Amino acid sequence: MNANQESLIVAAYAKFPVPQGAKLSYGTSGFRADALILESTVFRVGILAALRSLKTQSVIGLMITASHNQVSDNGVKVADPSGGMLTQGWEPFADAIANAATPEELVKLIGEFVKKENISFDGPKQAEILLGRDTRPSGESLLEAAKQGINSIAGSLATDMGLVTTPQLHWIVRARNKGLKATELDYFEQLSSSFRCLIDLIPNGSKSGETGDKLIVDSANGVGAEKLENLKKMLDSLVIEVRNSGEGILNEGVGADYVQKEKVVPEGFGPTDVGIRCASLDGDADRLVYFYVPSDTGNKIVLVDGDKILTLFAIFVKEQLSILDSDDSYHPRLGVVQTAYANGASTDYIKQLGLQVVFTATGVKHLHEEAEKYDIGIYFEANGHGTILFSESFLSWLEIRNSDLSSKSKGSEQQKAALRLLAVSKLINQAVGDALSCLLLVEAILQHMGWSIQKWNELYQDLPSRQLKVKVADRTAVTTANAETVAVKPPGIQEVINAEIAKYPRGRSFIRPSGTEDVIRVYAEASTQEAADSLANSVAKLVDKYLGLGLGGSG
Ligand code: 16G
Ligand code: MG
Repeated sequence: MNANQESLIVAAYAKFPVPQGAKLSYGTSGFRADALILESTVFRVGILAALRSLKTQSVIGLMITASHNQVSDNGVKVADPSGGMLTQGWEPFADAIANAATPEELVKLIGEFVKKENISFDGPKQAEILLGRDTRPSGESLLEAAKQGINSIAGSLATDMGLVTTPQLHWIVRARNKGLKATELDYFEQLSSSFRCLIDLIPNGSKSGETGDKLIVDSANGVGAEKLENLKKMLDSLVIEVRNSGEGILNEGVGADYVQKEKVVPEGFGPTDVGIRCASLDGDADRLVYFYVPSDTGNKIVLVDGDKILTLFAIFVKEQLSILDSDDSYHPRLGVVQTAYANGASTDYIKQLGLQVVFTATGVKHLHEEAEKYDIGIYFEANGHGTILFSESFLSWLEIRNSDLSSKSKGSEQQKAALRLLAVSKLINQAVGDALSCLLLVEAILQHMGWSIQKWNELYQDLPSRQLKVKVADRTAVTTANAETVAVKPPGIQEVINAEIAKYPRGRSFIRPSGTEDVIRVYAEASTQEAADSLANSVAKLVDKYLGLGLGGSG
């Protein structure tokens, strides 16, 4: 790093000192905090994004959002050249520069990192970063901080993509780096045309009328509302009514996170919606859950969560693969990835379909990495974040198979299955979980099957479950193994949890430190709601007892 570059960073630093007492870390989904203390962090993430772009000689994304958090929070995360999450190897550097308390320290950290990573400032390409933000009022000033961070790396180009959903930005970054069409309009066109293709391929005589006429979407008062309105204009075989499109407060009593955790109707929904197919997006539209109101008394809903969306996708993909009846030369590997939060009944059901299920730790980056190992990898968190990944080799095989079939048996069931899978690979976001593209795929599959939301929900019945959180002095006192299903520390706690679990038929429980809050999370599942509640309570007490005694702090 030359002196000129150093002085650019030092000059920009002056406007962005770290607020007193703030200690930030790049968690499962980037930095997240009260927006008032975030400018200095976003400025530094701008620098990081520019360095990442120089290192990879590719376009990088920087998204300003705090997803489903309250409106006064904000956050920032980086999209890698593939459109996926920032490589985990760079997270410690993100933490270090975010907390650098003087310009000298910042310059020193950057200088060392640039050396270690062998980043050249005079490579053939200058840094290029695409910036996106959700609808939070703090977004604009944070965008400015990001731009100043990017501009403090000489020659960098920052392009403001305006208000976008998180998955849109990831999609655009991926498309840019692959040399594909990459505007927001291209995104809408690709989604709507592949949706239309799936609808056109619905077999004659399918009872698609039974799906129900209309879908009502709760947009969390977030950025998804406007985007869904735009998408709607390009679809003619779908009636969508968008609610919570900004008239209320972002994520307050609305949105996928609220609906999934509380299992009650969001604002704006009620007795007049009984039986109708409804869906909720989160604040930045990367999560999707479905629900319906079962009766006009009370505010309870029947939740159709990420696990059920995954199951629907798995059934459809498996069906197409078996119609296609792969020849001897190629056996596509289809796999499903879940976390320990997946309802046990969903895992049983998917295994019973004959599919392989693997578990990873919580957080999209872990699931995504595992799903990439398959020809078709379907991953979902129960909270509604997920997608389907197709390997390049499988897609090439599918293209060849399709043209082969089209010359030998055009319009055959086999060719239609090939076309459906190709359409799914274009509809579903290959970079990251995307509520809008998942929503269109759910709608296409329901019409294909001729299923109502009630019928879809009946595929299996969720085991009763309960989630609790326990406030502790130090959440790092708990460490886990085996995809968070076993607590390794504090020593002895897993044995006593096991003894509790053994008391309940179909009992299952685990604890893990949250990646986004200072708490230990407890999950319990059992054959009745009372049993699940009681198991969760007993395990929460154990956490309190162990960590309260300080057994975990030093060990
Ligand atoms: C973040 C993660 C989500 C995870 C959640 C767990 C991403 C993009 N998002 O929202 O996948 O389920 O954190 O939160 O990775 P927790 O660690 O507080 O339980
Ligand atoms: Mg989100």
